Amino acid sequence: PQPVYLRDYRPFGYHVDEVHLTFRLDPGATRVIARIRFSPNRDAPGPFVLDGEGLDLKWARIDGAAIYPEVTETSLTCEVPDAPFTWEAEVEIDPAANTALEGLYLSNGMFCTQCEAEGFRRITYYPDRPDVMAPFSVRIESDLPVMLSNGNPGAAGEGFAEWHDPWPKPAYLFALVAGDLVAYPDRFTTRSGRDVALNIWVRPGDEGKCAWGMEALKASMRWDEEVYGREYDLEVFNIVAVDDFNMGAMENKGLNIFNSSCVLASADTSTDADFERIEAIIAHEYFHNWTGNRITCRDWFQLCLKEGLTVFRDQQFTGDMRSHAVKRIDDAITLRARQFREDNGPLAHPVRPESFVEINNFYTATVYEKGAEVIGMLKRLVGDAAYSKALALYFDRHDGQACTIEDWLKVFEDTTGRDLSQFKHWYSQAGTPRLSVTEEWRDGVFHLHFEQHTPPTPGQPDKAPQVIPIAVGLLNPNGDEVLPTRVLEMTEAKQSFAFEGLATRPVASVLRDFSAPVILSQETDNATRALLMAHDTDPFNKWEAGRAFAKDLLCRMVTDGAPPESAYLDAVLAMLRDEGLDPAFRALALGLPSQDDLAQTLYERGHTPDPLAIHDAVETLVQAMAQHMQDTLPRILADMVQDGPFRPDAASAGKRSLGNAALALVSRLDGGKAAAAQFASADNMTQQLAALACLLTIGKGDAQARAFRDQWQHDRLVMNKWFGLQVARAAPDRAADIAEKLTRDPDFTWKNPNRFRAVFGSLSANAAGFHAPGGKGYGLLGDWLGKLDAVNPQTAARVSTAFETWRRYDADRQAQIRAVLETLAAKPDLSRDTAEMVQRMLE
Ligand code: BAL
Ligand code: ZN
Repeated sequence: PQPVYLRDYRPFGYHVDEVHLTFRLDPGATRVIARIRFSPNRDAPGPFVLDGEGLDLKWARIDGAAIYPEVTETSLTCEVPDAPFTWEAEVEIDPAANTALEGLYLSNGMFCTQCEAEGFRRITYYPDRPDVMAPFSVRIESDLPVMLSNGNPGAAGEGFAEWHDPWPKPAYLFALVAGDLVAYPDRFTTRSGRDVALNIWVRPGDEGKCAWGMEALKASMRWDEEVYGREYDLEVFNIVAVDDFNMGAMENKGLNIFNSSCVLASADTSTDADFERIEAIIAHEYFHNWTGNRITCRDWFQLCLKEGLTVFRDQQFTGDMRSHAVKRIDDAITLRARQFREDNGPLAHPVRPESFVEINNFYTATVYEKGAEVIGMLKRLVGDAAYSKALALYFDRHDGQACTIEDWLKVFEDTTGRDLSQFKHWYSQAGTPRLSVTEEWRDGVFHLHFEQHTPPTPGQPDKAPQVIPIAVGLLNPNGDEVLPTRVLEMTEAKQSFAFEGLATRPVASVLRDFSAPVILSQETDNATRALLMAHDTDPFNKWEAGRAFAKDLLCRMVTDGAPPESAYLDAVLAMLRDEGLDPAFRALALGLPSQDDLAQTLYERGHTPDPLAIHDAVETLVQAMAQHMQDTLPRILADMVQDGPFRPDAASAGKRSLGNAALALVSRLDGGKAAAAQFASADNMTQQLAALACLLTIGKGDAQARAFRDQWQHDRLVMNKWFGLQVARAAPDRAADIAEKLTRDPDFTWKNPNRFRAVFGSLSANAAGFHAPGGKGYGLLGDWLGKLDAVNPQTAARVSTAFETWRRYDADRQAQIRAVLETLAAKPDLSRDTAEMVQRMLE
């Protein structure tokens, strides 16, 4: 298939004035009858070509007269009047055979849809592009008890239900759900006094897992009114939980559809991380109502317009609900793990890509998370007040439109008078900028000399300097802050900043709050790092000083056989003991850089990373931490115990997080005694799963893993954890064998994306296990990707990113991975999705 290019964008030659759809639901033979009012687009005349895939056209009419269009595998064309006209067509589709989970499909007997990005064309012939917006009316006919679509409910009766969505929307926001569902209801009164009915629809038996999601929804609705002035705009807001879903969730207008793992929560089945993630995803999908739905994207190249902004908004929300410092650190960890990894490999692409073969392959960390970072930088550069003004203008100017990044930047230019043409490189240049800083103390003036450089990425050998907001603070040598945070605006390849009026040479805290998504290198020493760990007023950099220290130390342990340094161990221990610090922060301070991150760092320092050597170094350091902290750990464990029923709030979760970080270290010393006790007594999933993880990590826990399975066999979401954890925590030489054994388990329902990801996402995340000598992990994953691709290309393509780092490794590993990728590429029926990914990785 040929790539689609941003530069080729043309508007559609027709407007859609209204859409009426009738669905006669039948698992194997659903009929979809469309009646659509079109009118010529006089500003941009063009051919009448509708998208359609896998549709069996029964008849079509224009203004009531039968027509016989020309139909291909992907489109339909016919002659149409040069005036407004009514298009009617009936197609038959087969939801039961739809294993790709795009368009209309069945999940456990429930009809549901996923139309973003291009799924609507599998439902009926339509201009399936985001810049065609129209009001939809939908009639669903079936004998199922619950039938839902977008917008407000209309007439309903025996065997039918009607819905009308007054807000013009692109087809990717269309949704339909029908099945045997029960509602967890609530209500919300908007700030202007409108009453909204809220429902979370679930399979019977899951009603007890909806309360948390509902609270998150109401909090999101209130927050968007208070912080962004955005009010909800329909009479109802429905959320549906679906077991088989490619994504996390989908923001269909008024009818959000969620992967059940991203909405169902209860203390005994969900971890604290699940609770936080569910709260954030509910918020994210709700926030899309304005950033995505009311204002949508002109074309799919602009995906970051809605996704970057909505991620940024959900990050702000989580910060407000919980802790800004902890959230910023969590976001940086995720960005480095997923987006920097992507930026450093063959799949690197700009936040706004310029071409694609399959748009589903561009729902990436770069579009989402780097897209959010770019907005964070913009806000930092213009200031909070100007950001609010620009957003108000954006909503005012573009409501009801399908927009571009140019429209987005223009509201900032118009609000602030700034020229953002250089800033726009953040949208067009792929790759993570490397920022280096050196310090100079001369004649009582302190200088910071910066240099920036962005390495080449596929198709982009040379990069222009970017605008980098660098938040800096200065401390004096005894740790007092002498210059509070100031944002330096770097625009050149090399640029220096001077600080006057200082009595002594200061210690610089650079890139506070992770003020730009760059890789910072800074010459420093252990004493300075320890000072920042102890005294930096910026929580991100206080944590980052320890993280950078650990990274350098681990690299030296790998390359030079250096021992764990007591300066590091002392500094981390001091943080652990500091009761003035938030427990969640102290738990993060005990964390180490990921083994994948260490591999990339070593690679950039000129070494061929050996995943086993990295694994051994991490094990050695963790063991040394456990021994160094052995007097303190029991007290931490005791202090973090909480009485009373489980509460999922941030403070309670933070205590569990620190307690479990301590438990992981204690397990290194007591052979798993404390972890086994916690497993036996746990009354919530956070404690139970953490204990099991500790045991599996030290090569124990077989009995507990069996008990866990017996206890949770009936719960599909908990069983995903059971599958995943055994692979994630396996020793390097056992990971692929364990994964393989699990694929033979009768409960390995591999067509369910969550279950497939549980095993294979965990295998690739276990860096030393995946890359263990012999290449068994590679072959196993390659075989399963080939198998999954035939039924679900989107998920197969996504999981194939496990291989994106392959060029960093030694010749043997490269040859093994190349062989796997080439075998996949040679498969005759390989999907467009996976073919594009494999080809980009091989190029
Ligand atoms: N729009 C796809 C799912 C999400 O980003 O919310
Ligand atoms: Zn989104």
